[in-house]
Amino acid sequence: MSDVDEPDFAPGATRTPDTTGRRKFLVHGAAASLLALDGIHSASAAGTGDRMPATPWTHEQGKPILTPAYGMPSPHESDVVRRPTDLTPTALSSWSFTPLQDLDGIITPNGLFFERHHGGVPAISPDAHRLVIHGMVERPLVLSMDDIVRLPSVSRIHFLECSGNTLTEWKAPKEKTVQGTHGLLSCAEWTGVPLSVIADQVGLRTGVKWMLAEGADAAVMDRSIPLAKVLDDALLVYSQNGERLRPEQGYPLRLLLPGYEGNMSIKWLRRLKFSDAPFHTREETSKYSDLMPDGKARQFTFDMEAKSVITSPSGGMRMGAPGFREVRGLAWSGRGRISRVDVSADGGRTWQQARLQSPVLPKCLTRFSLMWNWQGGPAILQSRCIDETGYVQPTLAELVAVRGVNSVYHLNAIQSWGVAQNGEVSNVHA
Ligand SMILES: Nc1nc2c(c(=O)[nH]1)N[C@H]1C(S)=C(S)[C@@H](COP(=O)(O)O)O[C@H]1N2
Ligand SMILES: [Mo]
Repeated sequence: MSDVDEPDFAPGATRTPDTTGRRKFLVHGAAASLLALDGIHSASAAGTGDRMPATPWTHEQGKPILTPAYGMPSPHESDVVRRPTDLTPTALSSWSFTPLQDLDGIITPNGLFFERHHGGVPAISPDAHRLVIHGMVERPLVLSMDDIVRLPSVSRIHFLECSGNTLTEWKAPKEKTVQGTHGLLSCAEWTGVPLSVIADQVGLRTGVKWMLAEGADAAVMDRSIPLAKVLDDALLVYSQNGERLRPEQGYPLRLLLPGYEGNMSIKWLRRLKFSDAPFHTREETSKYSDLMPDGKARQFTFDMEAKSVITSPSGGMRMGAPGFREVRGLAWSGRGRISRVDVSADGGRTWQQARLQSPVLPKCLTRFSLMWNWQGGPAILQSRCIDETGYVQPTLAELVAVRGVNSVYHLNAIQSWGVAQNGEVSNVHA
C-alpha cells in the first residue's frame, strides 16, 4: 500500500463492514502472523501432528472450579483499577476514577465503577434498611427492601457522571490520563422500580412540584428533584449489572436519575419527601451550583450536556508503529441519544464522521470508532459529538466564553490529545 496516496482516515470507515479497507489495515500485521504459522509448520515436521507449539499451561490441569467462588479478573490485568485523586484532603469525602482507557464496549464492570462519597461508605444491613415516603401524599409509606423488590421492576442501561468530572481542566491541561480527566463517568444496567410506581402507591396531593431524596450515610446527602423527572424516568435501584448494588454504589438502595448530574442520584436512599417547593439544601446552594462570569450562580443545572472523549489513543499511551489503528472513544448525552460523532486529527481543522457501535441508547454511553492512518508525525486528536436535540459539544474556548472560569462543575468541552513525533500521547489544550 502507498502511504502517500492513503487518506488519514480510512475511506468508508463509517460504513461496516468495509472489507476493502480492512484488508489494507491488515497488511502491516501480516509479517507477524507468518512467523507464528512457521512455528506450527516446524512442529508438524518434527512429527508432533497438527498442533500449536507447546506452552507451559497445556502440560498440566488448570485450577478447579470455584477458586474463587466469586470470579476475579486475570492477575495480568491487575493494573486495571480505580484510582484515587490527590484533590481531596480525606479518603472519606473523595473520588475514585474509572480506568476508561482499559475498558471496551459501554458497560462498566461493577468493581471499576467510579465512586464519589461525601461521608464514607456505610455498612447497611438490608434487613434493617427502610425507605420512608411522606410529605404531600395521601398515604405515607415505610418500605422494607422485601417490599421494594416485590414491586414491578425494569432494567435500563444508563451512564452516571459526576458533574465534577473533568473539573481540573478549565484553565490548563492537568490530569495525565483519560482516567484522570474523564473517569468520574461509568455506565451500567440498572434494575429497580420506576418512581412513578411509588408515586401511584402513595397518591400525590395536588400542588406537588418537588421531591426531596435523602441518603442514610454520614453525609445525609439530600437533593430536591423536580416532579416531572420523578414521573418521567427516575428509578429506585437495587441491582447493577445483574447483581445487587455494591456498597460503594449505595447498597441496598439508591436513586437513579438518568442523564442528571451524579450528585442527585442519592445513594443509600432512606427518605423521599414530596412538596410544592424545592428544599434548597446545602448540596444545591453552597455546592453544585455554577458561578458565572458576572458573579451570579446558576442553580439547578441538572442535565449532563452532550460530551465525548477519545479513550484510545489517550494521555499516557504511546503509539505503536505508524500506520492504521482504530481510534476509539465514548460519547453520551443527558438529554437523549447521541446522533453523531466526528473525529479530528488536526486539532479541529478537519473532521471525519466516526462509526457508532450499536446499541445507541438514550442517556447511555455510546461507543464510537474510526480507523486512522498515523503518518508518524505530530497530531492533535479530538472528538466532537452531537445529540438528538441537535446540541453540539463545544470547544473549551466556546464553553469558557459563556461560563467563564469560575465554575467547577459541568465541563463538557472537546478534549484534545496531542500525539508527539515519537508517538507519546499527552493531555493538551488546542
Ligand atoms: N447518600 C449519598 N448519595 C450520593 C453521594 C453521597 O456522598 N452520599 N454522592 C453523590 C455524588 S456527588 C455522585 S457523583 C454519585 C456517585 O455515585 P457512585 O459513587 O455510585 O459512582 O452519587 C451521589 N449520591
Ligand atoms: Mo458528584
